[in-house]
Amino acid sequence: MTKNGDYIDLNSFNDKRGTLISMEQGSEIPFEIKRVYFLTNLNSNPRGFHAHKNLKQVMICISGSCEILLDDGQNKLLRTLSSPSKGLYIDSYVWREMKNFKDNALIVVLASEIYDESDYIRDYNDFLDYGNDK
Ligand code: T46
Repeated sequence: MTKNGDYIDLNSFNDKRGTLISMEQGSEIPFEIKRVYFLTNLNSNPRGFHAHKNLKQVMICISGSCEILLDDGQNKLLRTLSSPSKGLYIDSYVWREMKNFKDNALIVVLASEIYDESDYIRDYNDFLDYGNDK
C-alpha cells in the first residue's frame, strides 16, 4: 500500500524520439483522479503551508526540481522531486511546505477530490489540534 511520502515510479518509455511517461489510476495512482492542476512560474517564494482533511495527491515535478517538507504532526520528511518519472504521494492530514524551486520547476498535481477550500487547514496549530481531536 502506498504510504505518505512514498515515491511512485511512473512508466517511462525512452527511444530515439525522446521520453514518454505514463501513469494510471489503480496501478501507479492510488486513488480516483478528480482534479489535475499545475504549479508554474515558481520563484523563491515557498508555497503550501497547509494540510488537507481528506484530499490525497500525487505530485510530479516534470521539469526542474523542488523540495517538499511533509509533516504528519509526529514525523517530518523532506523529499526532493527532480525527475519527471517519479511521483510523490501525499496523504490526507499532512502539513506540506514546498520550497527551493530550481531550473524553472514545473509541478503537476493529481488530486483525489475537486477543489474545496473547507478541506484546507491553513493554520499549523489548528492542524495539530485537528490531529489530537481525531
Ligand atoms: C496543495 C499544494 C501542493 C483553486 O481555485 N483551485 C484549485 O484546484 C487549487 C489547487 C487552487 N485554487 C486557488 C486557491 C487559491 O486562491 O488557487 C489559489 C492558490 O492556491 P494555494 O494558495 O492553496 O496554492 P499552494 O501552492 O499553496 O497549494 C496548492 C494546493 O492548493 C494544495 O492543495 O497541496 O498546491
